Amino acid sequence: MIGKFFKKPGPEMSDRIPPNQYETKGFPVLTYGSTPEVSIENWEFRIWGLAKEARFTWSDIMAMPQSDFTADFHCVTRWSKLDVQWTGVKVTDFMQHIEVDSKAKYIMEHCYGGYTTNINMEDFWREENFFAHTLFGEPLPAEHGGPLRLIVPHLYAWKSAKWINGLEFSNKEELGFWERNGYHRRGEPWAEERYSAF
Ligand SMILES: Nc1nc2c(c(=O)[nH]1)N[C@H]1C(S)=C(S)[C@@H](COP(=O)(O)O)O[C@H]1N2
Ligand SMILES: [Mo]
Repeated sequence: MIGKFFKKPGPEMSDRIPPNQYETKGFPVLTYGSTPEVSIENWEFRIWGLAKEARFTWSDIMAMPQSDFTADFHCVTRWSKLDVQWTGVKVTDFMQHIEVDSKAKYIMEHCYGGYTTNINMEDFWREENFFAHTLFGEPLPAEHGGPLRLIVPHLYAWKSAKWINGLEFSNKEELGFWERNGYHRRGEPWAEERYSAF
């Protein structure tokens, strides 16, 4: 069954596919629950917790520097998609627009629809992370997280929150939706941080 859609990595790809993952050429949709309907007119992105409270509209985000990205995407259910092409705003560029308290060490990602996932500051505030609104040159489809999602290429894809609408900064590590349900608090695919040991 695996043969048709999922390939075991050949030698040239084995340095790109983390252990016990399989390459897929498609782009599966992985959502807990239904796809929320989010219009750009009413869209809002909020910052709160250990940071100066702020709200961003869609045009605020579009006025920030826009960049293209190519990134691999690894779902903990064992599929990996290589070289996904996105356009959006680098996390490092976005962070120029907010003021974070130096005591903040952890972030909860919040989404339309109620999904949450936690990430620590070093894993979030990285050169290669970005907010994406465009996938392979087209507006990001709703089922893949449009209008805007986060992409964190170096962690399993459940950290790449779809329909993201807020960041809550904290000095305590809280757990997000999947993390409360047994997924690893960090989720690094090369170390196979799939499930929590406690
Ligand atoms: N808001 C939200 N974001 C989410 C999810 C979700 O259910 N809701 N699923 C996560 C999981 S488990 C994965 S693998 C990726 C899947 O992204 P895709 O549906 O674009 O492939 O989104 C992540 N982000
Ligand atoms: Mo996933």
